[in-house]
Amino acid sequence: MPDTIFKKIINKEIPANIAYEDDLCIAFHDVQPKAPVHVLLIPKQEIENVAALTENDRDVAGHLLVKVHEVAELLDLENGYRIVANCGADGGQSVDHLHFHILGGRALGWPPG
Ligand code: D5M
Repeated sequence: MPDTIFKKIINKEIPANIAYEDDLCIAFHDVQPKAPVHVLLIPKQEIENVAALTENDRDVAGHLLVKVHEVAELLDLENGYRIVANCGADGGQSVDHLHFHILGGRALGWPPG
């Protein structure tokens, strides 16, 4: 299977505006922002989406969740933010590599579309 666009970002084959990176994950600004601040936090490990997570992924999944707030702090989202993980076709997932959208910088509406 060809590499996803996110795998190419992880491998630095294509550029991205990186907000945070460590051994297990990377966060970069979304090219189609849906809010004043819109960053994608992804594992470096290839995992398709939330539905593909298994017990073996506990460490990386936990790491990602813990890093959400650290990234939000780096982005000055002190008034709050939303995390979204689109999963599968009905969830609106367009890139088949697990990612958390971190959205903020304005008051967000609810429910989403
Ligand atoms: O979200 C996939 C998101 O990925 C969508 O908001 C656009 C974003 N995207 C696609 N290509 C890039 C690159 N090259 N850099 C940054 N952001 C990108 P989904 O939940 O799968 O619909």
